[in-house]
Amino acid sequence: MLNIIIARAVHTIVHRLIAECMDEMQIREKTIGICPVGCSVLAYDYFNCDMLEAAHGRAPAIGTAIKRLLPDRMVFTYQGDGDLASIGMGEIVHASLRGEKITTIFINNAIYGMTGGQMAPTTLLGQVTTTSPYGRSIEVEGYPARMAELLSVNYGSAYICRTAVNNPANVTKTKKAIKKAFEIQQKGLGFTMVEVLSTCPTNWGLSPVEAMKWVEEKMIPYYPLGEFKVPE
Ligand SMILES: Cc1ncc(C[n+]2csc(CCOP(=O)(O)OP(=O)(O)O)c2C)c(N)n1
Repeated sequence: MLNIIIARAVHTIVHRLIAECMDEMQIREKTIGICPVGCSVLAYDYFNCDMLEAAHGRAPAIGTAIKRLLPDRMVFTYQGDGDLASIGMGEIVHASLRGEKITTIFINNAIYGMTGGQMAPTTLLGQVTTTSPYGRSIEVEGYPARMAELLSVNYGSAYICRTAVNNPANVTKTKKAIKKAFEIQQKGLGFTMVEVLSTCPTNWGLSPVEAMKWVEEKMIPYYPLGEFKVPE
Protein backbone atom coordinates (compact mmCIF):
# COMPACT_ATOMS: atom_id res chain seq x y z
CA MET A 1 0.00 0.00 0.00
CA LEU A 2 2.82 2.36 0.89
CA ASN A 3 4.40 1.72 -2.51
CA ILE A 4 1.18 2.64 -4.28
CA ILE A 5 0.97 5.86 -2.28
CA ILE A 6 4.61 6.70 -3.08
CA ALA A 7 4.19 5.84 -6.76
CA ARG A 8 1.23 8.20 -6.86
CA ALA A 9 3.15 11.04 -5.19
CA VAL A 10 3.97 12.77 -8.47
CA HIS A 11 0.33 12.49 -9.53
CA THR A 12 -0.71 14.25 -6.35
CA ILE A 13 1.70 17.12 -7.07
CA VAL A 14 0.45 17.52 -10.63
CA HIS A 15 -3.21 17.13 -9.59
CA ARG A 16 -2.74 19.94 -7.10
CA LEU A 17 -1.11 22.19 -9.71
CA ILE A 18 -3.95 21.62 -12.19
CA ALA A 19 -6.51 22.28 -9.45
CA GLU A 20 -4.73 25.47 -8.35
CA CYS A 21 -4.67 26.72 -11.95
CA MET A 22 -8.39 25.99 -12.30
CA ASP A 23 -9.21 27.94 -9.16
CA GLU A 24 -6.89 30.86 -9.90
CA MET A 25 -8.40 31.15 -13.38
CA GLN A 26 -11.91 30.64 -11.92
CA ILE A 27 -12.70 27.93 -14.44
CA ARG A 28 -13.52 25.00 -12.15
CA GLU A 29 -17.22 25.05 -13.06
CA LYS A 30 -16.50 24.92 -16.77
CA THR A 31 -13.60 22.45 -16.81
CA ILE A 32 -13.95 18.87 -18.00
CA GLY A 33 -11.08 16.43 -17.42
CA ILE A 34 -10.63 13.12 -19.20
CA CYS A 35 -8.56 10.31 -17.71
CA PRO A 36 -7.90 7.01 -19.44
CA VAL A 37 -6.55 3.87 -17.77
CA GLY A 38 -3.18 3.69 -16.06
CA CYS A 39 -2.32 5.28 -12.72
CA SER A 40 -4.24 8.35 -13.91
CA VAL A 41 -7.41 6.27 -13.69
CA LEU A 42 -8.18 7.42 -10.16
CA ALA A 43 -7.99 11.12 -10.98
CA TYR A 44 -11.75 11.55 -10.95
CA ASP A 45 -11.63 10.82 -7.23
CA TYR A 46 -9.42 13.85 -6.65
CA PHE A 47 -10.68 16.64 -8.93
CA ASN A 48 -13.75 18.60 -8.00
CA CYS A 49 -14.78 19.30 -11.57
CA ASP A 50 -16.52 17.25 -14.26
CA MET A 51 -14.45 14.18 -15.12
CA LEU A 52 -14.81 11.43 -17.71
CA GLU A 53 -13.13 8.09 -18.18
CA ALA A 54 -11.75 7.09 -21.59
CA ALA A 55 -10.62 3.74 -22.96
CA HIS A 56 -6.84 3.22 -23.06
CA GLY A 57 -5.28 5.89 -25.31
CA ARG A 58 -8.57 7.41 -26.42
CA ALA A 59 -8.73 10.53 -24.23
CA PRO A 60 -7.85 12.91 -27.10
CA ALA A 61 -10.83 11.59 -29.12
CA ILE A 62 -13.23 12.13 -26.20
CA GLY A 63 -11.66 15.54 -25.57
CA THR A 64 -12.11 16.45 -29.23
CA ALA A 65 -15.81 15.58 -29.14
CA ILE A 66 -16.49 17.47 -25.91
CA LYS A 67 -14.61 20.58 -26.96
CA ARG A 68 -16.29 20.69 -30.37
CA LEU A 69 -19.75 20.28 -28.82
CA LEU A 70 -19.09 22.59 -25.87
CA PRO A 71 -16.46 25.07 -27.12
CA ASP A 72 -16.79 27.34 -24.08
CA ARG A 73 -15.53 24.57 -21.75
CA MET A 74 -11.93 24.05 -20.67
CA VAL A 75 -10.99 20.49 -21.62
CA PHE A 76 -7.93 18.63 -20.45
CA THR A 77 -6.73 15.05 -20.84
CA TYR A 78 -4.39 13.48 -18.29
CA GLN A 79 -2.40 10.61 -19.79
CA GLY A 80 0.48 8.27 -19.00
CA ASP A 81 3.25 7.43 -21.46
CA GLY A 82 2.01 3.91 -22.25
CA ASP A 83 -1.40 5.41 -22.86
CA LEU A 84 -0.33 8.45 -24.90
CA ALA A 85 2.74 7.21 -26.76
CA SER A 86 1.82 3.57 -27.41
CA ILE A 87 -1.83 2.59 -27.85
CA GLY A 88 -2.83 6.26 -28.07
CA MET A 89 -0.01 7.43 -30.35
CA GLY A 90 -2.31 7.91 -33.35
CA GLU A 91 -4.92 9.73 -31.25
CA ILE A 92 -2.51 12.31 -29.87
CA VAL A 93 -0.69 12.94 -33.14
CA HIS A 94 -3.94 13.57 -35.01
CA ALA A 95 -5.45 15.70 -32.22
CA SER A 96 -2.34 17.84 -32.49
CA LEU A 97 -2.42 17.89 -36.30
CA ARG A 98 -6.08 18.95 -36.21
CA GLY A 99 -5.21 21.69 -33.75
CA GLU A 100 -7.85 20.55 -31.28
CA LYS A 101 -8.30 23.23 -28.64
CA ILE A 102 -7.66 20.93 -25.71
CA THR A 103 -4.83 20.64 -23.18
CA THR A 104 -3.02 17.36 -22.59
CA ILE A 105 -1.14 16.77 -19.36
CA PHE A 106 1.28 13.99 -20.22
CA ILE A 107 2.77 12.10 -17.26
CA ASN A 108 5.96 10.47 -18.54
CA ASN A 109 7.35 7.96 -16.03
CA ALA A 110 9.19 5.87 -18.65
CA ILE A 111 7.27 2.69 -17.81
CA TYR A 112 3.85 1.03 -17.74
CA GLY A 113 3.15 1.59 -14.06
CA MET A 114 -0.29 0.22 -13.33
CA THR A 115 0.22 -3.09 -15.10
CA GLY A 116 3.47 -3.93 -13.31
CA GLY A 117 6.42 -2.27 -14.99
CA GLN A 118 6.49 -3.28 -18.67
CA MET A 119 8.56 -1.32 -21.22
CA ALA A 120 6.89 1.83 -22.55
CA PRO A 121 7.73 3.83 -25.70
CA THR A 122 9.50 6.30 -23.41
CA THR A 123 11.58 3.69 -21.52
CA LEU A 124 15.21 4.85 -21.64
CA LEU A 125 18.00 3.00 -23.42
CA GLY A 126 19.49 0.48 -21.02
CA GLN A 127 16.53 0.68 -18.66
CA VAL A 128 15.52 -2.66 -17.20
CA THR A 129 11.80 -3.42 -17.16
CA THR A 130 9.84 -6.66 -16.86
CA THR A 131 9.71 -6.90 -20.68
CA SER A 132 13.26 -5.62 -21.29
CA PRO A 133 15.11 -7.64 -18.63
CA TYR A 134 18.52 -6.99 -20.25
CA GLY A 135 17.82 -3.28 -20.64
CA ARG A 136 16.24 -1.52 -23.61
CA SER A 137 18.52 -1.68 -26.65
CA ILE A 138 18.45 0.30 -29.89
CA GLU A 139 18.77 -2.89 -31.96
CA VAL A 140 15.81 -4.70 -30.40
CA GLU A 141 13.42 -2.03 -29.13
CA GLY A 142 14.54 1.15 -30.88
CA TYR A 143 14.80 4.66 -29.52
CA PRO A 144 12.62 6.15 -26.76
CA ALA A 145 9.90 8.50 -28.05
CA ARG A 146 10.39 12.20 -27.45
CA MET A 147 6.75 13.18 -27.61
CA ALA A 148 7.12 16.92 -26.91
CA GLU A 149 9.61 17.29 -29.75
CA LEU A 150 7.52 15.10 -32.05
CA LEU A 151 4.28 17.03 -31.52
CA SER A 152 5.96 20.43 -31.57
CA VAL A 153 6.53 20.30 -35.35
CA ASN A 154 2.80 19.95 -36.07
CA TYR A 155 1.19 23.20 -37.24
CA GLY A 156 -1.87 22.45 -35.08
CA SER A 157 0.20 22.54 -31.91
CA ALA A 158 0.06 25.95 -30.23
CA TYR A 159 1.98 25.23 -27.04
CA ILE A 160 4.21 22.26 -26.23
CA CYS A 161 6.36 22.17 -23.13
CA ARG A 162 8.28 19.63 -21.04
CA THR A 163 8.72 20.09 -17.29
CA ALA A 164 9.55 18.00 -14.22
CA VAL A 165 8.45 18.03 -10.59
CA ASN A 166 11.68 16.72 -9.06
CA ASN A 167 12.43 19.89 -7.08
CA PRO A 168 10.52 22.99 -5.90
CA ALA A 169 11.78 25.20 -8.76
CA ASN A 170 10.55 22.71 -11.34
CA VAL A 171 7.20 22.35 -9.55
CA THR A 172 6.75 26.12 -9.89
CA LYS A 173 7.70 25.98 -13.59
CA THR A 174 5.25 23.14 -14.14
CA LYS A 175 2.42 25.18 -12.68
CA LYS A 176 3.30 28.14 -14.92
CA ALA A 177 3.32 25.84 -17.95
CA ILE A 178 -0.08 24.34 -17.09
CA LYS A 179 -1.58 27.80 -16.64
CA LYS A 180 -0.05 28.99 -19.90
CA ALA A 181 -1.48 25.96 -21.72
CA PHE A 182 -4.96 26.64 -20.26
CA GLU A 183 -4.73 30.32 -21.25
CA ILE A 184 -3.72 29.41 -24.80
CA GLN A 185 -6.63 26.98 -24.95
CA GLN A 186 -8.93 29.79 -23.78
CA LYS A 187 -7.66 31.95 -26.64
CA GLY A 188 -8.50 29.11 -29.04
CA LEU A 189 -5.03 29.00 -30.57
CA GLY A 190 -4.73 25.22 -30.98
CA PHE A 191 -3.52 22.06 -29.30
CA THR A 192 -1.54 22.40 -26.06
CA MET A 193 0.48 19.85 -24.10
CA VAL A 194 2.58 19.87 -20.95
CA GLU A 195 4.75 16.77 -20.60
CA VAL A 196 5.75 16.22 -16.98
CA LEU A 197 8.71 13.92 -16.22
CA SER A 198 7.53 11.69 -13.43
CA THR A 199 8.76 8.90 -11.17
CA CYS A 200 7.61 5.33 -10.61
CA PRO A 201 9.73 4.21 -7.62
CA THR A 202 7.83 0.93 -7.27
CA ASN A 203 8.47 -0.33 -10.81
CA TRP A 204 11.87 1.31 -11.17
CA GLY A 205 12.92 -0.58 -8.02
CA LEU A 206 14.19 2.61 -6.38
CA SER A 207 13.38 4.52 -3.20
CA PRO A 208 11.39 7.73 -3.75
CA VAL A 209 14.51 9.83 -3.11
CA GLU A 210 16.61 7.71 -5.51
CA ALA A 211 13.81 8.00 -8.08
CA MET A 212 13.90 11.81 -7.94
CA LYS A 213 17.69 11.63 -8.53
CA TRP A 214 17.11 9.25 -11.46
CA VAL A 215 14.82 11.82 -13.07
CA GLU A 216 17.57 14.42 -12.82
CA GLU A 217 20.50 12.21 -13.82
CA LYS A 218 18.93 9.90 -16.43
CA MET A 219 15.66 11.33 -17.69
CA ILE A 220 16.36 15.04 -18.09
CA PRO A 221 19.50 14.50 -20.24
CA TYR A 222 17.40 12.51 -22.76
CA TYR A 223 14.20 14.49 -22.24
CA PRO A 224 15.37 18.12 -22.00
CA LEU A 225 13.05 20.51 -20.21
CA GLY A 226 11.67 23.63 -21.82
CA GLU A 227 9.16 25.05 -24.27
CA PHE A 228 9.25 23.45 -27.71
CA LYS A 229 6.40 25.39 -29.31
CA VAL A 230 4.91 28.71 -28.28
CA PRO A 231 2.29 30.77 -30.11
CA GLU A 232 3.82 33.28 -32.56
C1 LIG B 1 -7.28 -1.61 -24.60
C2 LIG B 1 -6.47 -1.90 -23.37
N1 LIG B 1 -5.25 -2.45 -23.48
C3 LIG B 1 -4.50 -2.68 -22.39
C4 LIG B 1 -4.97 -2.36 -21.14
C5 LIG B 1 -4.13 -2.68 -19.93
N2 LIG B 1 -3.49 -1.50 -19.36
C6 LIG B 1 -4.03 -0.85 -18.32
S1 LIG B 1 -3.06 0.39 -17.77
C7 LIG B 1 -1.88 0.06 -18.93
C8 LIG B 1 -0.57 0.80 -19.01
C9 LIG B 1 -0.57 2.12 -18.38
O1 LIG B 1 0.69 2.69 -18.51
P1 LIG B 1 0.86 4.24 -18.59
O2 LIG B 1 -0.10 4.82 -19.55
O3 LIG B 1 2.30 4.53 -18.83
O4 LIG B 1 0.39 4.77 -17.17
P2 LIG B 1 1.00 4.55 -15.71
O5 LIG B 1 0.27 3.40 -15.11
O6 LIG B 1 2.49 4.33 -15.83
O7 LIG B 1 0.70 5.83 -15.02
C10 LIG B 1 -2.27 -1.02 -19.73
C11 LIG B 1 -1.44 -1.58 -20.82
C12 LIG B 1 -6.25 -1.78 -21.06
N3 LIG B 1 -6.78 -1.43 -19.86
N4 LIG B 1 -6.98 -1.55 -22.17
